[in-house]
Amino acid sequence: MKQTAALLYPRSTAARQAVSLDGMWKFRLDPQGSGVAEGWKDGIGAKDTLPVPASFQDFFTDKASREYTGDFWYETEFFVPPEWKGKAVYIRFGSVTHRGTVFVNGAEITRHEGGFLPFAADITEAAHYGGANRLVVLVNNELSETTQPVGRTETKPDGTKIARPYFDFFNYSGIQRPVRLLALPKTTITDISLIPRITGDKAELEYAVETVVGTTVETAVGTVAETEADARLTVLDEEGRVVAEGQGAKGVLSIPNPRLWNVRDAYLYRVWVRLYRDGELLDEWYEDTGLRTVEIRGTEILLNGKSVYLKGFGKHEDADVIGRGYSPAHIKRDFELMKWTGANSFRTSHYPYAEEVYQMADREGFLVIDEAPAVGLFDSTSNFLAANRGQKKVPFFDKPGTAAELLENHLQAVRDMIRRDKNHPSVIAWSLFNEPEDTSDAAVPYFKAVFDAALNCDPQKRPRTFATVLFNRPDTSKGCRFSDFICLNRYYGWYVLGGYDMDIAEQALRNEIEGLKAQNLGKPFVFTEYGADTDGGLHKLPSVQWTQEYQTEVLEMNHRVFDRYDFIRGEQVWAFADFQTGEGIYRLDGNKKGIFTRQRQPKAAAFYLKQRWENLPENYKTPVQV
Ligand code: CKU
Repeated sequence: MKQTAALLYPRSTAARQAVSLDGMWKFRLDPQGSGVAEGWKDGIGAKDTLPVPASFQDFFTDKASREYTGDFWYETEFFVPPEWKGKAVYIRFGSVTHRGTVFVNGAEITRHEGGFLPFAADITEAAHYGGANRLVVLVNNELSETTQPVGRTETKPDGTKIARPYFDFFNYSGIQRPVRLLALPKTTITDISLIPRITGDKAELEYAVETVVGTTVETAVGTVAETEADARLTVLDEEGRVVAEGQGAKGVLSIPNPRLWNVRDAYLYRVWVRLYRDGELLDEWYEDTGLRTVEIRGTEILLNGKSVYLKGFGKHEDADVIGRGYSPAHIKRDFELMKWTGANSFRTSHYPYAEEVYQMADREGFLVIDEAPAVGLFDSTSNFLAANRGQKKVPFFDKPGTAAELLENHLQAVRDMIRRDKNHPSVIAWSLFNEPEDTSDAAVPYFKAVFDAALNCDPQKRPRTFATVLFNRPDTSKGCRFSDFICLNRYYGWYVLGGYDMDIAEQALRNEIEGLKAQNLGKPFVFTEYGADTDGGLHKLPSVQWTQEYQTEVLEMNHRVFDRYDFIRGEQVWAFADFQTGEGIYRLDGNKKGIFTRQRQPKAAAFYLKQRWENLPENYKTPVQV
């Protein structure tokens, strides 16, 4: 597919131009849904402007705008240089949440479903070269049971739509990640896959480059496609020295004296891919990658053949004012804080994050569990609370009419996520769901399809997993059999047996883990969520729930239990920072389980975690005691 050339991370090189379109764009809500009929594609008729990228919700001072659900429109103007004529010209969106339709100069160019992955609009034909162009984007943020994340959209008696998420984070939306105008060559690199292999002190990088030939030539027999271009690869080390070179679309490069990419000790190689025909450079692009392997063996997670214990967080892309919008400042601050705690990993709960997050994880040596936006595959918004209390379980995957379409969207998200993130050394696993209701038989073919797709798409064949909801155990879950390692979201001491019942909670957690041990699944387990809501200003001695003292006690209790079992190979606290949710009696202006406040300042538990994690070696629990 030609379009995928524009999905590669946008950078300017000798053969490609990437120009940012970020800035203040015109913006207009469309509560009557009249924009299409009124031809807003030719101009949205708005004076109001707001920043792109950002979520739109938290700029406004009225509730109707913040809670707005439905269609809304953006507009901007851009200039295409005359010398781009003859190139392939695209607009690349880092994400448009949850779906968007792109119009350029009044013509519809493309539509895209799914709010957390990039897509590109090919405007080669529609663009005015050497002149101004109007870009209009129709965005929609409604939730349904066929799209991801899952929820529903209700209509109030006065006709206003409201989003009812089946998930615990605010339904932020809009053009949330950077937008770039791209000029690419017509014969172009469309993809590259890298597979590092390490044996002893030798390292190899297997590669496959995909290209399209975009030009035609006149010959005696008519118009034919140009001959294939020739791919050449050059690998540079961090000092910029050439360490390997290759030729041809596929091959294996051997890297002399390799420096491996290790946990919290990263080393990156730059892989340049160049396309030539008759000595002429047609396209060039690079990917920074690392030499490392990931593997599950028995109950261990191995990085470069060595056992690693995950310490870290479940996170969100979430901040004051900008919502879920791309914020390089927050990305930087979050990494500095994670490093300060001694963490080595995080999960991109509950959707793929901005590309720059993975780049920083690559640079900093963090291990990432990369999660698909498949959250809320439950029947109602408070269902996870009900399920937590062991009350009801509503089958989800056998819903007539929705399951097939949901699966299609899910598979697309998984494929796009893996295509985008497959070469990052930091990505050590794919999380393909968060807390699905997977106790009915209908879950089996659905899970199989999703897990198979992940395996097929990933050249590195990374481990696959998903986060299981409390009370859903390997013996009741139909999905766990597919996981290479098992992720547990557990709230002993919070949703289950909190406060003065903490001692009973501890026993209950031990009982659950003893049960897992008895099943002897021979797989590693990672706690991907545990924690307690905590007000950043509240202290009390002795503790009560919601105080900072209590949060630390919950973590200590969990860790006492985790430390007893070697097959527990990781702990990722919920959550890194407080984050916005919908309003309701379960949430105090958002979820307060952050170890840091939403402003990224530490709660008391942060100092406790720092103390623990800085003293846990990366290979904690190795060798495994049997
Ligand atoms: C978290 C049963 C746990 C579900 N888990 C999902 C996550 O998105 C929520 O924020 C629970 C919580 O704090 O309740």
